[in-house]
Amino acid sequence: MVVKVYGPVYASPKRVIVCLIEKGIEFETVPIDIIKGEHNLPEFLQLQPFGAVPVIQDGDYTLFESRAIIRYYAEKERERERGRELGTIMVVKVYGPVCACPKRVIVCLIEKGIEFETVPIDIIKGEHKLPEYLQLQPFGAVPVIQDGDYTLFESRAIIRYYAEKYKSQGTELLGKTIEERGLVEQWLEAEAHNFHPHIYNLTIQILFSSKMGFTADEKLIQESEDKLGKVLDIYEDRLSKSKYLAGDFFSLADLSHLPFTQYLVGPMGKEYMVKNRKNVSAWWDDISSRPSWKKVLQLPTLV
Ligand SMILES: N[C@@H](CCC(=O)N[C@@H](CS)C(=O)NCC(=O)O)C(=O)O
Repeated sequence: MVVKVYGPVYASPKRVIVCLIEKGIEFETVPIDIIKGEHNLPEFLQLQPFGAVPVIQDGDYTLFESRAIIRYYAEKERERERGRELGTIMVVKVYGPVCACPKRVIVCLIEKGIEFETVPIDIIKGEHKLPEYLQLQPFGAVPVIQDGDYTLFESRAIIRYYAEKYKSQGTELLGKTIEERGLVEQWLEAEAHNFHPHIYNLTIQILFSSKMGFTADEKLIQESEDKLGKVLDIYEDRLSKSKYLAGDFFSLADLSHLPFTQYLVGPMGKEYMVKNRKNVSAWWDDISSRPSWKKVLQLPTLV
């Protein structure tokens, strides 16, 4: 969760900001123009009834008074440290972070505000086939997560697990009703079974064939592009009716498309497949500009 700090240009909010920086807590700022009287507008008074900055919003928690806020964060961080020492707060370990499938997990953890650390696995050197790793993921693929003594593989199983486990924390990614959940599941399945096989072929043939020591199969590339195009035509129609795949809310169904579509529009040089479809293009611009995905883009990547 990114903490919102209102009124960053003034001195008292800066007391809060310096504290957040000291504690390594992520924040974003929301401008409030005191000269124009924005601090006395009804919306702002709902957050801070005395009409003064700062206020912070941390998920659905709101707090005002700069000294109260700095005490809160100093104490909260101390508790987290204590929890870590006692083993009551676990940091999720994500194996293989440079690859696309683990990035599906990482972007979900960021959306949910779940702490994680990464464990490098060099798939080019074949570390995912070593006996120690196969004990965690017997099929020899990344990602795997370890959360205390709980181990889970399959990226889409992992994102479902965390979206359910932390349902009320961070972004709601499964929909609010059973019907919405049904649609999230439908489009997650479409991603896995209709979209992924073709984009995966393109990824392997275009981006990894030389690294893996074989010649790219041009016929397979053309066929996969044609088939992916047909899937994107279906998405184009769907996205003419709703802003996101499962409805008018961002969900796991959209999130699951991020890592491989990033390959498509970036290193694969096939951005036109997205740009030529108005609704798909608007959807991609929207989901790929989420702060969570921007953070993932700063992580090292295989290509
Ligand atoms: N269905 C699995 C697929 C995992 C997968 O294909 N991972 C790729 C990296 S994105 C991998 O480990 N490739 C190496 C290999 O399969 O040998 C998941 O979603 O977790």
